Order: sequence, then C-alpha cells, then structure tokens
Amino acid sequence: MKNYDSEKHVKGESQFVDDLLTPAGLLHIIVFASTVAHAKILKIDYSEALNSIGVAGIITSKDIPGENQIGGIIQDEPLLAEEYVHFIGQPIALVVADTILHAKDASVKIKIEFEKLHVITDPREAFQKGELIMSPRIFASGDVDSTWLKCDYVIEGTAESGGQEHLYLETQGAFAYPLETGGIRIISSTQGPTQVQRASAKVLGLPMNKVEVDVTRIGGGFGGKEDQASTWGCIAALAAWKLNKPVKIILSRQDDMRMTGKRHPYSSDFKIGLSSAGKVLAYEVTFYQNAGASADLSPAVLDRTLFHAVNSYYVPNVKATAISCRTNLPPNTAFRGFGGPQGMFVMEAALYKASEVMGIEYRKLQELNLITEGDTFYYGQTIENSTIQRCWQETNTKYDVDSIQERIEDFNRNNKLFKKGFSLMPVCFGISFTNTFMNQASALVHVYSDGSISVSTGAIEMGQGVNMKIRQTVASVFSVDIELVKIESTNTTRAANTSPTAASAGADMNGKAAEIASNIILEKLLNVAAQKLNVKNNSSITLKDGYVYLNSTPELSWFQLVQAAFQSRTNLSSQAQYAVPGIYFDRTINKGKPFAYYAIGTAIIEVTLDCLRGIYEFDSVKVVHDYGKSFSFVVDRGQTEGAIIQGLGWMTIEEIIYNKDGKLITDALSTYKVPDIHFTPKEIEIEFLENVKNDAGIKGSKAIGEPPLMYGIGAFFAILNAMKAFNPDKEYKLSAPITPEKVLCELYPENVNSLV
Ligand code: MTE
Ligand code: LUZ
Ligand code: MOS
Repeated sequence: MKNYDSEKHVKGESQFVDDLLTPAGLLHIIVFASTVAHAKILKIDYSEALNSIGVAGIITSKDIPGENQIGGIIQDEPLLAEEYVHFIGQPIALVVADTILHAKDASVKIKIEFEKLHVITDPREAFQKGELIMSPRIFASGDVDSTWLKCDYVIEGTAESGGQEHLYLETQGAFAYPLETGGIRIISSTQGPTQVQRASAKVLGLPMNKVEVDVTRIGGGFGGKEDQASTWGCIAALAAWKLNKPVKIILSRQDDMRMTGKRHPYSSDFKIGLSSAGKVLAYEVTFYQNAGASADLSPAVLDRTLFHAVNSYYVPNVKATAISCRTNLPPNTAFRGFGGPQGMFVMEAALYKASEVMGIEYRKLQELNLITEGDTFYYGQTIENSTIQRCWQETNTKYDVDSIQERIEDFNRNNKLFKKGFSLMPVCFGISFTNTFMNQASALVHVYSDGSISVSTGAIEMGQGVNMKIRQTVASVFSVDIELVKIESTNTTRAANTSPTAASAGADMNGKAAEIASNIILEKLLNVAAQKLNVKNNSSITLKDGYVYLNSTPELSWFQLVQAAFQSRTNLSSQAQYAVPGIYFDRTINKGKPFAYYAIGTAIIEVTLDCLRGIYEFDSVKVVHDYGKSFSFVVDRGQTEGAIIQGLGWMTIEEIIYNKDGKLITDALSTYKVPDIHFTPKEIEIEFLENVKNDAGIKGSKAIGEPPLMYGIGAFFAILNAMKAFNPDKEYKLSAPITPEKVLCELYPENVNSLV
C-alpha cells in the first residue's frame, strides 16, 4: 500500500497552499518582525511604508477586532506585539501589498525604536531569575531520598539535548478570504484546523461557526504545525477581514526558520542509584526545558518528558521534576516525540554513565532494567501485553549482537584512526494525548448513489499516510475496492471540534471514527439486502469484494445494493465520533492510565568514526518493532525509516545555535545541517514483530508516526563508544547533538585549548 498521494507528488500535481488558484486582487503579506530579542517599543513610524508602491494597508495590534491572544494552553501569547517584544522574529505588524516584493519594499521603510532589555537564552538562567512558564511539575513514586543509602552506586551528572528545526518542505502559510456571511474561510497549512479556527475566531471576535478552515494536505508538519500554524492562519484571516480582500501569507524558508519555534532544548541533572548487580533502585532527575518566550505547547511537552523519564525501564523509586523556563527565543513547540525523546535521552545518559563507573556493559545494564509484563510505570500505568522483552531479545538474536560486538572489537584492534561503535536503544512510547480530553475524533461518511464513497475526518495528511490507512479501513468495512473511497479535505464544517493530527494517534482515532460511521451505513445496507433477497434478518448476508453474498452465493453487486438502498430511501450518510476508552489521569496525584497502549521496539545502531576528522557514518540501523497487526506495510516501513533518520539527525548533525543576543545563527540550510541521502545509514533493516495485535489501534495495528524517532538516541551512545575506543581514558560530555566539531573538540581537548 503506497501513499495515497505518491503519484500526484511525483508528477508535481499535489497542491499545497501556495499552489492554489487564487482570485484576482489577491494581496500578500510580509510580517514586520522584531529584530531584538527583548525590548520595549518606544516608537514606530509607518508613514513612509504606507505610501510605498502597492501597499494596501499596514495592520497592527490596534486593528484586531477581537482579542490579541493566540495562546493555546496558557493565554500568554499576543498575535502582534503591543508594548514589548520578547524574541527576534516576533510579529509586530503586517505589511499588505499587491505583490510580495512591494510588501517587502514597504516593510524596510518602517522605522522603529527600541529600549533594549536583558536577554535570556539559557533555561537555567531563566530558572534562577524566576522566569517560569508555570510552576514546576513533579512526578514521583516510592522514596528516592531514603533509597540512596541502600544503593551500592550513586552516580550524578548533567545531560544536554539540543533543539531541532522541523524543516517541513512546505513552509508555514495560509490563504484567507471573506465570505458573504460575514465570515471567513482559511486554507491553512496546519495539523490542527480546529486550533486555527478557534484562534482566528477569537482574534476576529467572531463565533466559531463563521470561521471555516480547510486543509487538503500539508507538506510535512512534524509537530511544527500542531499549534504554530495558528499564527499564520490568524494573520491571513486578520488581513483579509480588515481589508475585505483575499490575502495570502507564505513564509520564506529563512523567515520560517527565524520566526517559528523548534524542538525544546533541555538541560538536565540526574542522580541514579544502583545495586552492585546493576539494578536501578532510584532515579532523580530535573529537567530544565527551554520554552522560549511563551507557553505554546510547552506544558504538554513537559508532561510527556515526565511520562517517558524512565523510557522502557522499571525503577522502583523515582522523583522527576520538570521546569518550563521562559527565555527570549521563539516559543518552542511540538516536535515528533513531543518531549519524550528529551526525557529518554537523560535516562540513557544516566545508565551509560553508570555503566562506565561500574564497569558493566551499558547494554547489560539496559537489559537488566527493562520493565516486565505486569510491572507498573512510576505514574501508575501497568504495562499489559508488553513486547519490550520480546523486541529486545529478538533484536539480540536476529541480528546476533554478540557477533556484532566481536566484529567491532576486531575492527578497532586493527584500525588506529577509524573506530567503530554500536549501541542498543529500546523504546516504549505511550500512545494517546496526555491531556485525556484530546483523545477524540470524528468522521462523516457518504455513500453516493453510484457506489462511490466520500470520507471526511479530522485527520490531516502530512505525508505520514493517514489517508491511505483511513481509505483501507473504510474499503474493508464495505469490502470494496479502495479506488471507490475518496478522502476529502479536512474541513471544520465537516469535522468539528477536532484534535490536531498529532501524538501519532491520527490514524487510530480518525480511522476508528470512520470505521464506526461506515459500520452504521453497512448495517443499513445489509438490511436492505435482506429485504431484497427475501430473508428475515441480515445474519446470513455478507459483503465481499464488491458483491453481496447470501450464505456463499453472490447475489447482488455493490452498485445494485447501493441503488436498492437509495430507491428505498435509506440514509447512506453517517457521522460518528470516537473517544478513546479507559484512559484517565489524576492531576492532583499525578497517577493514572494516560495511554491507550504503548508502541515498543529495540534498535541497534552501528557507526564508523573518522577520529582524525571527527566525521562519522552510520553503517546500519537494525530494528525489531512491534507494529501490532500492520495493515499498511509500506507506510509503516516508511514512517519507521523517516523517523529513525530524523532521530539520528537530532542527536548528531542538527545544531541550532542562538547567540547571546537571541539571534538565530543557523537560519539557513548552509549552516543548519540536516540528514541527506549521504548521511542515511548504509543499511536499515526493519523486522515486524510477529504474532501481535492491538485492539486499541486501528485494525489491530499500532501507531507509528513518532516512536521510531527515539531509536536515534542510540546514535549518540554508539558515537561515544567509538570515541572511547579511540581514547578510553577520557570522560566525554553527555551533550547532544554530538556534531563532528564537538567530536574533534572532545577527542583533542589540548588542541582546542591552544586554539582558544
Ligand atoms: N511523516 C511525514 N511524512 N511528515 C510529517 O510531518 N509527522 C510526524 C509523523 N510522521 C510527519 C510524519 C508526527 S510529529 C506525527 S505526530 C505523526 O506523523 C502524525 O500522524 P499520525 O498520527 O497519523 O501518525
Ligand atoms: N500533542 C499534545 C502531542 O497536545 N499532547 C500529546 O500528548 C502529544 N504527544 C505527542 C505529540 N503531540
Ligand atoms: Mo506530532 S509532534 O504529535 O505532531
């Protein structure tokens, strides 16, 4: 099953926001943004810009008819800056003109004076100065304080992980135009049409039923358009509303990189206590999350860090503190894994450090502490149908880890300047939004009189194959060819109150809603068939491959059945909602069962390090993953490969650098390196764990969008192992990304010092 859109993509026929046919008189926006990271605005002079050629208007916060507020979780984010600016790239005014060039020309004529204020870019400094997004969150179980004394080893350390640019191929953008109802229609590149609708309604002071948001597909999101598409949707809507004209905004790549938030960098302190046999008895961790200038999704990201703070391990005593720190950077946001990777990285760093101190192999420590079936994670959820041990064991046997180790040790004995390293990485990722109420989706299904089928859901296709999965689901309910099933654009008038397509739960939840709606129609069709075939009830009737069977005889075609239903005035449309059952979380005690189930697997990553130049190549990534009962193999494999490579990039070459003035230095692809085909591991082997199924997932499968990203964490430790093979005596920093530059600095500290 290939991706729904692959043919159109290859031919260049797939439309994204900037490809849509637009009406005459379309206006374009350039955002006039702050050039300083923290300041009071003393004076702005728009007069010259307003007289510039082609300018239709300049819109500021004073023009907002509703509220100047787009904060999703905490109301702390103005759409357009008023008195103060809090990060470089913060929108101040919208320059609207007949062409993008005229808008640009005008925007440079705006004169602004700032009174500069102190800039914070470091989360620990923000913490010390009390600049917090909200009060710290603590999840705990057992008692760490009384356990340290019982431990044979207590090891402390610090671990850092960096930000990550989403680099969706389609930059942020939206197109909006006024409607005759006094409302507005927004075509948005968003993962969350309802989020754009809600925010725009608020900004425009309109009820939500006057704001329609429509999305055909987006050119990637990776979390960057879960909440942050709202800014651009609101901006287009505001300008269209104010000027009563169709208006479009498409960010240039550089503006997108400068203005939008990224994965949250974390700086963390850990303390881990173990028995001499290697069992982890206690783990204490403090996460300093670099949230940027406003909350955005940071509190939810912080939650997931806490949930995944012990990764796939069982730890009896845990105290995890997470602090969301306000800095003068663009608000950081959702990114594939959503805080989970940041939490897991620190746990792995702690185990790695412990393995060094104790002289036990890292992978042995990992294995010893894997959580077992029926154990309870420290926030109260018991792991059922666990495949953690199975995936770990099968990875070890199928890929013969012992022989990999021998081969690598042999290579390292025989090579001076090239060293190899490998590492295992188990992943256990909870599937469900951690805010329980968000775990709902809806679908609207029509069967037309010619037998073709139309499906609308809240799901957004961003390349992850959700449309293919929903199409397969609906086709299998009716047992018809998938070509009969069309997935419509995602539109707030057909799917209301949707959650963003995120948390890897898009296919599960929207697929289940579509399945329920389809089954309602199916039941009616079976009754029509029973009547037509003169049988009392429909229990002897089945649909198979486009035919209606009475017992095992084909009697009617799908088309004849639909015609009969239509002639008898049967309702061939149905709407359904799906709410994930059985999940809850009690925020007063931070205990509950937040997840419908867990996505699970183990990877081995092998790397070759050039110790003269600091550069490395990934020889292989080998995985055993529990997909449940996969029904879209190519999509699932593609998601796994893509996520792994994105995870490798995060841990290694992707480095976001802001200078101390809060200016992004890596604001183009010349300075921000992302994985390309040369970076891609030479070999990626993926084994689908057999004989598993998962009733909580769509058609027995498991969610796949985010979990494999965390296999990338193994890359960091594989590289450390290669560095240790080169220089075993040195203690290396637990600081990701471990770029080639950092590898060199760590391998040759004397030389670095002499350079400085
Ligand atoms: N795959 C592609 N090609 N493009 C994307 O933007 N986003 C990822 C993942 N896979 C993404 C992707 C993220 S962050 C999530 S949460 C899931 O897809 C969302 O889709 P799903 O819920 O249908 O898995
Ligand atoms: N978004 C969200 C997410 O709002 N809540 C989550 O738990 C989540 N998890 C992963 C990705 N996005
Ligand atoms: Mo994904 S970070 O849940 O959009």
